Amino acid sequence: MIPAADQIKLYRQMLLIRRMEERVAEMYGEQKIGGFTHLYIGQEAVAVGGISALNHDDYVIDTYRDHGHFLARGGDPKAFMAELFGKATGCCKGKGGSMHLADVEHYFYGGTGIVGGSIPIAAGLGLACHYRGDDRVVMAFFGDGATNQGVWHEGLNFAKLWNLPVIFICENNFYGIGTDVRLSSALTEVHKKASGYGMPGYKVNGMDVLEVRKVCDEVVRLVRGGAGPALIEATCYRYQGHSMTDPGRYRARAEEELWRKRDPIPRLAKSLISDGIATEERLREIEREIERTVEEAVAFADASPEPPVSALYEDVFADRYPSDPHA
Ligand SMILES: Cc1ncc(C[n+]2csc(CCOP(=O)(O)OP(=O)(O)O)c2C)c(N)n1
Ligand SMILES: [Mg+2]
Repeated sequence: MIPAADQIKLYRQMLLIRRMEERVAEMYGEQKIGGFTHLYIGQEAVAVGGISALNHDDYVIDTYRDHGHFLARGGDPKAFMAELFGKATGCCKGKGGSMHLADVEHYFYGGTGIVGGSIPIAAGLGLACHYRGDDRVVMAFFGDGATNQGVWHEGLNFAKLWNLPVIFICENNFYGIGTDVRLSSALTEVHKKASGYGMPGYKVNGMDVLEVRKVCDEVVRLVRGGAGPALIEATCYRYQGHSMTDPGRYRARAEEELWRKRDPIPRLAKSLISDGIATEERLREIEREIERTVEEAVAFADASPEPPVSALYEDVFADRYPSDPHA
């Protein structure tokens, strides 16, 4: 049984991500946010359940659909919104944008625009843990589309060969942009791909945060204990188009409606109430707190300055970065 206080935290985090992204969509419409922006709405239970199973100094790495993971890792909502606005106060000084959120203080090694590009980096972070002999683990999130990329296979092979502490989490939302997974992947049950690399493969309901958390608790324990890497497939659904410019006409309305009934947030709200963990009033209070956080983040981003032109020349080369706090 997941402790009551943890369950409330899971609820709060999923709702924060949902409400924050709803505002992101509005701000995109008002052209306060530009460039590629991919919403995570519908998939919140995967990031929140998975990341909540980690210690504060475990590594997390991600794709371009990275808003939820950044916030679930404890990233500052103000720095999040400011980054999307391209402001100097953003988590990457306004130079990363939606697809490249990073927060090294929280061991969040960021999003990347290259499908599958984070997989070898995840193996590399695992190799660093191995060399240092510490007991940290790495959690890498990616989509179903990434599992057909060459680097994905190379990364998993390398991770198992060296028995590295990496948990690979596939968010199988059944689409890569407009392509159904059945048209792109020879094997659609992604967790079975683990057997090609001699590692265990798990399948979880990615619309149920408590199930994701429960499985991740167990997998993290095994991987931290030296069992080597593992692959988790979390089946889920994105409620919006692939990115802000995608109307998503390739999906059947009946399919969308079916998955909307599985929304992870009302699902948890219902069990919190029926299990006597929270009252409806308490949940409304959380909702109001989150609305305030979202409004403060938008106001902060709006009032923040643009990066100066001179900042173009900063942070270009690695030796301009402060020394690695985790080395
Ligand atoms: C190497 C590479 N090839 C193609 C693209 C274009 N692209 C961007 S997102 C995407 C689909 C990826 O789908 P999936 O991995 O299932 O993630 P999802 O968007 O569903 O979260 C593609 C093909 C890219 N960014 N990088
Ligand atoms: Mg996908």
